Amino acid sequence: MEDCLFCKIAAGQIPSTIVYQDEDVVAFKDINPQAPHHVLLIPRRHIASMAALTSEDGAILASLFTVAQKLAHDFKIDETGYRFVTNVGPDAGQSVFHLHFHLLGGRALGWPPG
Ligand code: IU
Repeated sequence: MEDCLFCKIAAGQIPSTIVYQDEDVVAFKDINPQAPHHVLLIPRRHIASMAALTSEDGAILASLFTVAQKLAHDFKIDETGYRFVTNVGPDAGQSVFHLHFHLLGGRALGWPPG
């Protein structure tokens, strides 16, 4: 999508610290980290949010979760715990309208979230 920041990051048109990429998924460090490990995982294909997913999107969701599991292992946060979340819409604070999951770990995370 032309004016989507995360599409541009996925295409390498805007710099980011990429920690993983394949033909379907890109993972990069959040510019405003909320935990010692804070990475965003996105599909290369533009999907506005979880609310726009359809039953056709099962494979990309499986890939996103599998990559998150691998990164959690690489960061060694699978030993202590981590969070994998997506914000949907204004009440959840979604600020970028390209589906992204936050992988957060490296500290104790409070619940309920703010
Ligand atoms: P949210 O769930 O839509 O609120 O998360 C958007 C995230 O994207 C947020 O944590 C920002 O810090 C992050 N981000 C980024 O990593 N790089 C950017 O250029 C921009 C936002 I704009």
